[in-house]
Parts: sequence; C-alpha cells; structure tokens
Amino acid sequence: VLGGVLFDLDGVITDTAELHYQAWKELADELGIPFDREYNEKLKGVDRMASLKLILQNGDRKFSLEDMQRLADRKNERYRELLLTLTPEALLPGVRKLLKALRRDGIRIALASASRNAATVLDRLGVTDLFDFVADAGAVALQKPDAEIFLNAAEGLGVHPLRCIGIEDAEAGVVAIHRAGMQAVGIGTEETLPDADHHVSSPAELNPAL
Ligand code: B16
Ligand code: MG
Repeated sequence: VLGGVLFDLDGVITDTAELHYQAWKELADELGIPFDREYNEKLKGVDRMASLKLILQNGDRKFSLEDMQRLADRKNERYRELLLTLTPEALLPGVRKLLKALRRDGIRIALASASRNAATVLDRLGVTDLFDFVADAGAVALQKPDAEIFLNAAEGLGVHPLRCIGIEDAEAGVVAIHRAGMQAVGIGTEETLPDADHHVSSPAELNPAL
C-alpha cells in the first residue's frame, strides 16, 4: 500500500530552472564564458558546485577551489534575490490539488530536492504546510543518481522505501528513485525519461480527484 510520495522540486513542483539559468547566465557573461538555455538543461538536478564546473568547462581559465567557492556563492546570492520574485502562481498546474488530495488520503509527503534553497522555495510558493518532511540537500554526500536523498526523505517520513513512490523530471532522479527501491513517476515522455515506470506530461494528470 502506498505510504509516501517523494517529490523532486525543480520541474515537478515549480520551474526554478529559469531562475537558476538567469543567475548562472549573469556569472557566465561576466567571465566571458558562453552559456545558453540549451546548456542549462545539463544542470537540471545537478548540485551547485557540479553545475559551476560544467559551466567553467566551456572557458579557458583555471580557477582555484577558493575562487570556485566564491563564484558559487555569488551565483547563489543572485539566485536568492531572484527567488523573491516567486509567488504561489509559480506552482505548476495541479500541484496544490495533488498535495491536498494525497494528504486527505493519509499519504505522507516529502521533498527530495538537490537544492539547498528548497525550503525557501516552498515558503515562497506557500506550500510548506503541505509537506511532512523536507530532505536536507546539504546533508547528502552522494547526489542523484545515487539513492541517498530519496532514502533520507523516506526515512524522514517514517515510511519504508518500498511503500514510497518518487516523482521526477530528470533521468538521474528516476535512476535514484529506482536505486532506492521505489517506483518512479516521470514528468516527461518515454524519450526523455526512458526508465520511468509511468509517464505524465504534468503533475495535474496525477490528481486522483480529477
Ligand atoms: P541550489 P532539483 C536542483 O533542484 C536544480 O535542478 C539544479 O539546477 C540546481 O543546481 C540544484 O537543485 C542545486 O540548487 O543551488 O539551490 O542548492 O531538481 O533537485 O529540485
Ligand atoms: Mg528536477
């Protein structure tokens, strides 16, 4: 029996990818490194430092670890400024209804996002109260496609992983869900998420009440 549903954040609950893009773009422009929306797709679900390294690959300068930390911090400050523009209207269609329907059915709800800003995003979207647990991305040693963040989320809910499902829009996330022993719902298609057990084009399609 289903006991818990674990949500990815970006691409599932809201589209923060555009705000990440704007913040990275400003940094890349300053550094004179080419960066566009297509390349930004590679950063989805990838943590902050790994994202920075992917961007710096396209430049010819070498940076020390301290320099890279400063660049990552600078991007994050800009990203957090941009998060102030986020409102409940930025929730993807059907998400609030789905969260409420799950709660009504006694199913526990957790967030399993690689973002260290996840709690802030949920606050801005006005859905913090609808989550029983938010996994701490900062405490995770192994990123998706490792299972760690999904296992932490299930543990935080107190629900056995085999009684949880995960919802993801990125293939690395789908692999992580499977490694955690859970069924994976993919927001996407057979082409974009070949390993997902079920596909929907939007969270609205998951609403049991619709
Ligand atoms: P932060 P998700 C991920 O969120 C984003 O997809 C990814 O682009 C971002 O770099 C990562 O969070 C880290 O975010 O800099 O806020 O810690 O899809 O796992 O919800
Ligand atoms: Mg995502």
